[in-house]
Amino acid sequence: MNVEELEKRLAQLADTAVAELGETTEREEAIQVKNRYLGRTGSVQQLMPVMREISNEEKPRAGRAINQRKNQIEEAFEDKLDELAQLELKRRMREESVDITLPGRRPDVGLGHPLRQVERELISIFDELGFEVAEGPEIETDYYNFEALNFPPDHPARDMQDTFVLTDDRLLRTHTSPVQVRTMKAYDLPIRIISPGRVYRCDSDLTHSPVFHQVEGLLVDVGVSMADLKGILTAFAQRCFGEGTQIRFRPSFFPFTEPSAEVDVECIFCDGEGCRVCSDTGWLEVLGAGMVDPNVFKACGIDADTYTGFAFGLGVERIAMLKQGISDIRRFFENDQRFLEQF
Ligand code: 2NM
Repeated sequence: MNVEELEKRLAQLADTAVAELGETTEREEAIQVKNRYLGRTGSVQQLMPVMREISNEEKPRAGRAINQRKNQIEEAFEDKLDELAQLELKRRMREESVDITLPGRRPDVGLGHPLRQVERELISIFDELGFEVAEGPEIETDYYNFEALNFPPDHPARDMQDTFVLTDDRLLRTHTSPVQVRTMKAYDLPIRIISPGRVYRCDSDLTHSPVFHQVEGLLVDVGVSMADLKGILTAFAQRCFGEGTQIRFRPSFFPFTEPSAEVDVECIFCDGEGCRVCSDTGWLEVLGAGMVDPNVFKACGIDADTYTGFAFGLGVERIAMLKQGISDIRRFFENDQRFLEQF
């Protein structure tokens, strides 16, 4: 082979190499093509033995031709890599771009259970009226739950039918009144507390749950009267059910208070006109209340000749059902998110 023939052969090789590189669409593919031509066993290298056939005068020219064609293929290869890199960058720009004008995704924010929301509101109202929160155990003794509260031994509420009895001397509290007994025994007077908490009664239907929540209040001082009770409960009702809400007392009986009253608020559905919810009476029963019985004071070591006090109790579920228009108490305990998310 002479130098002209070598040049021609190299030109052909370079042209097909450049053409093949032009066809490639991936980096790995381009590298393979380059190696096929420029690699240690590639087409260009395979031409090297031809150098021996070329005269010494022509060797420099042959050498230049080889270098020039090698460079041509190398350049085409580099250009191809650049081109592929550009394409890859464009693809990533297209696929990974972020539209910073899109609105952000708001995370779901948890909120209190509807019962907790109402409980919090009740605590806040009584906080405004000067009452502090007192808490106590849910597992109680017969003494704190009944005896100290002036329930006689044969009172129907002490029946195992209504109370969850755990052992000989342990039961689940049926009201939060034992907290008030504990507070009266442990703290100096005057006392002005509410006791919110979970209570238990063996009872279950549309409006009764075996586990429910109470807020009870207690105020003990010198010269406390039924008028003070009415004042506090009126202030409470107006904050809880709306300004101008009227309340009324109906005589009743509780072992721990004397006198005792059921307290009604003007029906919030018909403003006292009479409707299905208030059974056409215009009133809703929401509280029990009364003046603390001297026997309770005696059990708590308080001098009933010097001190008087009032107490009241309400059911959180009942208030929540009225305020939120819920007719089945079980909704509160099913934990159905579709229900809970409405509050
Ligand atoms: C009620 C109704 C009336 C009450 C009484 C006491 C205590 F401890 F002072 F004797 N605590 N709670 C009471 C009074 C509770 O709930 C319907």
